[in-house]
Amino acid sequence: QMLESHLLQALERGELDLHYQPQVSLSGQEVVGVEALMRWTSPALGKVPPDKFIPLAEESELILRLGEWALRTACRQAKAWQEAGLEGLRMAVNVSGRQFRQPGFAELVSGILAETGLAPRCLEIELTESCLVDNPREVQTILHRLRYLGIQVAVDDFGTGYSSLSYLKLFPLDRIKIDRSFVRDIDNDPDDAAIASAIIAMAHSLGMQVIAEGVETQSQLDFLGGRGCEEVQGFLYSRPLPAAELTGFLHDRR
Ligand code: G
Ligand code: G
Ligand code: G
Ligand code: MN
Ligand code: NA
Repeated sequence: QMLESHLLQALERGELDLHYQPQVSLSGQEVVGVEALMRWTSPALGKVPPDKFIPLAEESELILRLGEWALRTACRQAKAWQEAGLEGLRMAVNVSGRQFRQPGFAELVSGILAETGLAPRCLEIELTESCLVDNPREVQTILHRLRYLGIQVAVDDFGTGYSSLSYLKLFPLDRIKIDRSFVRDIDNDPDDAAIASAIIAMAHSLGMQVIAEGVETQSQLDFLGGRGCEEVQGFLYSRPLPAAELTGFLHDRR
């Protein structure tokens, strides 16, 4: 397929880039982490959004190469920020199910950490709910390896998957990300407000922290803060930015 062959070349020709979106703690209003988000600017096709090219890459082994590139690039960037004095910043990287379940995934990650010199506790892997439920036994084994290495794991887009909640107590997970579809109408839709509150309460009672995605307004922030949500991410603070721009943003705020 055309897009797919372009994508393979894109990786080799350096057309892929990562943008970074700040994650802000509600207690201290400080940037405690960033999420790395892939961007592709093709000379032939222009800007191709990740919702177009990631699902395509996931249909083949190509996602393994893109995913490894993203992990390595993000870890390298996190280490560079630390060396520039921005200590303790957590780097969150999206990982596809296929990538997570590839043989030797935990070893791949620990190799990248060793190579870049990034401390394991500064890396967080974001997995979607659907990725967790596919093969719970296998997933549990991999998650325990990551936990043993000291890497954090977050459940992305929480609330949108079709999953049993029982796996939440089975798996070693650090953080739940409330999907932005629940945050959007939190002020007007009592159902969304109830769902967000319930997710926060459940996560806390299971010993996990909560980050809300897609926070755009002060009143959304106030609602989430009032329910004990630890962190937020969204346009209220910043859209995802190129590394150089985020460096400026971090230096301004810290
Ligand atoms: O940044 P944006 O909202 O356009 O991202 C769209 C989707 O693409 C998000 O759901 C995000 O999870 C996914 N995505 C972005 N970067 C990566 C990546 O490096 N790996 C994977 N697997 N998914 C990504
Ligand atoms: O991996 P995930 O599905 O969480 O990807 C995050 C996506 O959400 C990115 O594509 C990013 O551009 C988008 N995003 C981040 N903050 C906001 C926000 O405040 N509002 C909206 N509508 N989208 C956001
Ligand atoms: O650029 P954008 O409209 O996505 O910015 C969203 C919010 O993030 C703005 O309201 C602004 O307060 C903040 N922001 C964006 N860039 C910077 C920056 O370089 N420094 C600081 N201090 N804040 C920024
Ligand atoms: Mn994500
Ligand atoms: Na998400």
